Amino acid sequence: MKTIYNAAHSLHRAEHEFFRGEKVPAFEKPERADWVLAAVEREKLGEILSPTAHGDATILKIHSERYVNFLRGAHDEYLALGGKGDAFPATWPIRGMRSDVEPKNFAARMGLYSFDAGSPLTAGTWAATRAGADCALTAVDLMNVGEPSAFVLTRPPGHHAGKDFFGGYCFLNHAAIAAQALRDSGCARVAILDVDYHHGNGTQDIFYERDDVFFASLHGDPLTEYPFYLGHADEQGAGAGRGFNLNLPLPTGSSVASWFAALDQALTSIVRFKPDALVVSLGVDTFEGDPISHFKLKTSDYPQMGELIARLKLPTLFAMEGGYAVAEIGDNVVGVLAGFSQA
Ligand code: Q9C
Ligand code: ZN
Repeated sequence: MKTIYNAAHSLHRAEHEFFRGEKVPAFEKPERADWVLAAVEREKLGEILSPTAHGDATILKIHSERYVNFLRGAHDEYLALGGKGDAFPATWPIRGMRSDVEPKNFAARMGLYSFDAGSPLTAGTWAATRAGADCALTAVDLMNVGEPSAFVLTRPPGHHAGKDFFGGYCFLNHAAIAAQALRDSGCARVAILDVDYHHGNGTQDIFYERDDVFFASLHGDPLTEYPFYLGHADEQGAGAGRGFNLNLPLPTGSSVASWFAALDQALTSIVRFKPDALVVSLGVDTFEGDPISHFKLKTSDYPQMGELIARLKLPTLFAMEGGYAVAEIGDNVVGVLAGFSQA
């Protein structure tokens, strides 16, 4: 399997995040991608390529223009106002307030376009995530000329980013952009399987009313786990998209066996949808040693995940999402990819 590696990822380097009133080192840090790249090389997964530059057209089918324009200029705007270091939102348009009118005030726009205060917007955020989108689009180009699969190795991650908001360390939704590019290159139906510990609320938001992209996610139950306000089992899609969204929330501390039972259920639903291609939002924060998550997968479980996904026999694009146990992240990610490739 070829890896499309986003060398610009390291431009996104958050100084800290907040946890219980304390500034703590950011969990989503450049070392994550470095360790995955090292494992890809060590395990000889395949060629490692740089992305080619693509225009904004596909990105603008996934994210609103005003959101993209904001994100592109946000940190410069912040600095011009005298802001120091990373930018954080501090006020949000809660229920009953207006989100259709874009305020002129910068802090007001930070809140309009975000849903948490845990996702620092840094000087290099736009460059890093925009290059991640190029990686996703390059991976689809490769699949269009016959590659059966590809791995998009990028950060910051993407699956919490919705049509017009960032959060959960995510800014552009690279998996959604890949799914759209696959649709535009002739796949009538595309499935997205999200195996990150956290519900992919952004991806769900983007495709919720569409019947051409099926979204299946297994994740920590939002009653106790981030992102809290989406990811319940009764969210099945709306309008034309009704029946094309599948959430499989699992209680905190769920066993490996129950995780794989949920995976089986997701894969069965994907087979029923008869997709032409699959995008996997590959987070490995399901790992037992993950510092912010509560599932129990061991490093030795990840190859089986890849093998089971390979049984679908679909063109498959893997996009890197979460996973914060840095020392094990490479083995866990490459475990999935090697399990897939060797199946
Ligand atoms: N003190 C992804 O895995 N909250 N995002 C963490 C830790 C945010 C995770 C709080 C978790 C976001 C892509
Ligand atoms: Zn996650």
